[in-house]
Amino acid sequence: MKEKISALRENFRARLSAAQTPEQLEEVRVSFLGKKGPVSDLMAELRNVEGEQKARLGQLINEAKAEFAKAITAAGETLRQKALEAQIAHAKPFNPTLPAHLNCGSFHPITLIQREVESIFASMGFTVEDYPEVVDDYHCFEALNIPKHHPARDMQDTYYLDNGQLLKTHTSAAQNHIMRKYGAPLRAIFPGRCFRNEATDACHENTFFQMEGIMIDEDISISNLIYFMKKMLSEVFRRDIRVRLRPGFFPFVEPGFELDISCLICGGDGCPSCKNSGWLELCPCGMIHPNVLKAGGIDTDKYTGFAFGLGLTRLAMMKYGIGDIRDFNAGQLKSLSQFESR
Ligand code: FA5
Repeated sequence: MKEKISALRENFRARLSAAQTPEQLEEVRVSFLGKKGPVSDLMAELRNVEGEQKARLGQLINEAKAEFAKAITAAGETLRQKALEAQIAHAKPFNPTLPAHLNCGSFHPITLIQREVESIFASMGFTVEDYPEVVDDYHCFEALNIPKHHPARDMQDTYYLDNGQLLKTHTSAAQNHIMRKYGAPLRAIFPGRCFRNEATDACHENTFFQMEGIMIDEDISISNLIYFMKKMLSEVFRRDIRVRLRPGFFPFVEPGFELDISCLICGGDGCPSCKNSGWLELCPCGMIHPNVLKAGGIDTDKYTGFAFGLGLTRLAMMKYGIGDIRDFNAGQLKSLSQFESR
């Protein structure tokens, strides 16, 4: 039996050195250490041996078994190392000077239009302000000359929170805060997301963006308001577009106007985007009501001002030819990827 063990070791070493791939190595492992392999056979034979010789031969078999296992592990490690070296040798050399081809995302069209309008107004001396989305009743309504139970509250179906606060229904909610923060004279714009409990259609969403603007100074008049509105629209569209100004009622302006844009989706013929009227309400505006100026701590004997509430999401519809406002929140990566990525 001792000779058999020696012969087995010789045989194992020869087979191991011939194994050049992980598959061949696995074959060697199974054929020598597997349940039906020679080591198991020797163990079975050992049952017929008696006494001290049994212990000696058992030890030899165990030594052979341990040698086989250790040698197979070491050979596996050597094969893995060789494979890695071959991979490195055949890999393309790394060139840090090559331009990176990163698969970038793109900016949302609302972000793009917001940045564009911000830079137009910033170039005309307006400061850009931020304001929270959760506001209180005073800022959203009362400071804007809309007392409790005023019918104008029904113009905007409001989401109230359990703590009495509400989701901003319009960016006008920041007017009072900004007047108090800066005083007069003042030029500021404040973009923001607005929320209204409205039925949605091609030009109405329950979550949409507005950009508010106010300018307060001595001798501010409607002609200043019209100048800034025209300037903003000509910069955004860079071509002639038809607009119309008509009277509009908002308790926080007097006089108040509705500024409509001829629908650029249908060219003014009428379509779902403009509710078949050919016109889209875009930017109501007006001269700030004295009560609102007073609530903001502004001296109404000295100062007047205008305010506007631009429908930023609708402006993006017109600028990018997006016929349905609901597409902005649809998360369609394919259509969003058409927009600029940097
Ligand atoms: C207001 O929100 C006033 N705060 C605007 C204002 C500011 C008037 C300052 C005077 C002075 P209105 O509810 O009309 O007004 O909304 C203003 C604009 O926001 C609309 O013309 C429209 O462009 C946009 N808008 C309003 N509701 C929605 C909606 N549900 N979905 C998409 N855009 C909307």
